[in-house]
Amino acid sequence: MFHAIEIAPGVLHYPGLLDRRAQEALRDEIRAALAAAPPFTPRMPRTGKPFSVRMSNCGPLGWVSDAEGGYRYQPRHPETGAPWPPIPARLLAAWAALAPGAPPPEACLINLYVAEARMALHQDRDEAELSAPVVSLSLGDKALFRVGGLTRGDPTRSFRLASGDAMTLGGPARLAFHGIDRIYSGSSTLLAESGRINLTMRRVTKG
Ligand code: MD3
Ligand code: FE
Repeated sequence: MFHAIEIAPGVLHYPGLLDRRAQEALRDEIRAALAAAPPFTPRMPRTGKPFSVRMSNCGPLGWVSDAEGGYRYQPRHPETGAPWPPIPARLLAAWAALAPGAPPPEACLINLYVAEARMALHQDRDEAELSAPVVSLSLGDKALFRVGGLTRGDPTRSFRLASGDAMTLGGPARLAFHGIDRIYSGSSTLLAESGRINLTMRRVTKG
């Protein structure tokens, strides 16, 4: 079916899962979702320090963060108050193919990286359902991704994620520390304004 590389137990990399035409179609669907749910700048709990990555969501739940409320999922956009737009069918198809048997995703986080954006090493632990994997798709410029173990100080491995690549993070890797160390600006022609889009689907509530 698809060619997967097991980077570490539970970390599967699917290089080139989406061909160029599928990437273009997905890009256009995400552009439409962003017109309905404009990107916002998340802020760190308590300190209010802004993320360098801008975000939006699609699906019944979206991930948000601000100084007062901290990390959480909610059904509405934090600035417009509108419900998030639906998850595009081609993303649901990727979930069905890569996470067979898992309950349907409830959140698709849209991460928008400019050339200087980074995502510090962190765990994804705001979901009640941790038995479902996380499914991630990348569009646009290549990124240097890093994944470690269950403790912040564990050794890490780094590899590049390119436009059209998918990853699944499940089982022993579901709570692994991970982050994005750099964006290779100008390495893709998919996005008119360059930069990178990462789409991350998650099951949030117990399925
Ligand atoms: C490994 N996003 O949104 S996606 C995030 O490229 C996030 O924007 C990165 O980390 C990005 O939380 C990485 C790949 C990913 C997603 C979830 C994981 C890797 C993961 C959960 C556990 C381990
Ligand atoms: Fe993460």
